Amino acid sequence: MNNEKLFQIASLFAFEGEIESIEPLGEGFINDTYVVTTAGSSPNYILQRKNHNIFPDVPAMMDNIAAVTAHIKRKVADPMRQTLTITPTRTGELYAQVDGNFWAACLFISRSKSYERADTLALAYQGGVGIGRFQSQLSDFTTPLHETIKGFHNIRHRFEQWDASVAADAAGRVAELQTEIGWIESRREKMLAFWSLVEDGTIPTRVTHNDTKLSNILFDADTDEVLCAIDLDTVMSSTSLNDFGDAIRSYTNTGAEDDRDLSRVGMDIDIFRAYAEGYLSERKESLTQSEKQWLAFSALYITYEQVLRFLMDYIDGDKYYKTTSADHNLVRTHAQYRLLQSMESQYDAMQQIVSELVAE
Ligand code: ADP
Ligand code: GN1
Ligand code: MG
Repeated sequence: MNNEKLFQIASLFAFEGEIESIEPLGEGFINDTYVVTTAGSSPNYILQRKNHNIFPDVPAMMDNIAAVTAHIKRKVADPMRQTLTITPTRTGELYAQVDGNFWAACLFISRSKSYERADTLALAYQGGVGIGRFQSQLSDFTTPLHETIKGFHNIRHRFEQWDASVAADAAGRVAELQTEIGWIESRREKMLAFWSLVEDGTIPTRVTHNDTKLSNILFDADTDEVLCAIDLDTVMSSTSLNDFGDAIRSYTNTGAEDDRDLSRVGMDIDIFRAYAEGYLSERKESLTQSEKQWLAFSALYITYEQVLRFLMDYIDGDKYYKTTSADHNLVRTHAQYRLLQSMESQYDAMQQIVSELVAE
């Protein structure tokens, strides 16, 4: 995107001050994110092109974000730093439509930072606090939210997509992927059995974040304490377990999500403990017995789902995730599968840790 165009788009938003620069930010796979720097003491902003191929109803998504952030603002001591603040367009809309693309903006939270890797136990603990607090802040949010991506963490729905992808074999890759497809099929029934507990109400549905990787939490740059959860595009009804599981998938990996060196990939059980401790310090009193019982399993569930999603995108010919090499989604599939195996081999220890923490 050229700079002149970006300045034109930015001029549609109710930004204070004169814009000095617009620079790309972050490593997200879905949206295009820019930081808008303004002159003098005016605030800086985040400007984001929302991916409407992935989020088919961007206006509905922005309605969700506006409702959820307004709710959180009423509860926190510092409403400008402890949740996102949407900056509307000059005509008062939550988004601008330019050349068929949707753009939205929010305040850049000053003196904040995010991390791509959880290198310390303290950071993992704080991340757990962040998501736990986010869920608590929304526990009395009763307005129905739009389902911005259908069946996002619903494995029954994912299997419908999966079966269709494998049958269509759009990129002609299925024949060479029999081993990887076997990884998915061998666990299909187990994952569906878990999801049926959500469907029959044994595991409750709540307002959740649904994309809880570490880079979607902002920390205070001075104290390293958690400020808020960001990247709220996927806020909708789901299970608290999905948020926990996705965070464990992201935080505990000793390698990269797309590591080609599988010997680096595995689950760090100490990071697991630290995140679980932070999360449960906020949520222990509110979770049901069934949620506590399935908390550790949720990490396997979401990591499995991620193996399926990366592999399915590879089978489809790389239509969903941004990729930087022809085999990127396959590399991600292998690395996430290694992480899943590591979790499976440490499952008893994970269960033990959760039992200890909920008993304290
Ligand atoms: P993506 O969908 O591309 O992951 P995010 O909304 O997560 O986009 O933003 C990418 C990065 O930009 C974040 O990890 C964080 O470092 C930074 N960021 C996003 N929003 C803000 C904000 N309001 N204030 C400060 N930094 C932000
Ligand atoms: C995407 O947008 P980002 O990069 O935070 C994806 C998540 C995946 C993640 C894998 C809307 O998250 O579900 O777990 O990549 N978001 C969407 O890194 O699909
Ligand atoms: Mg993000």
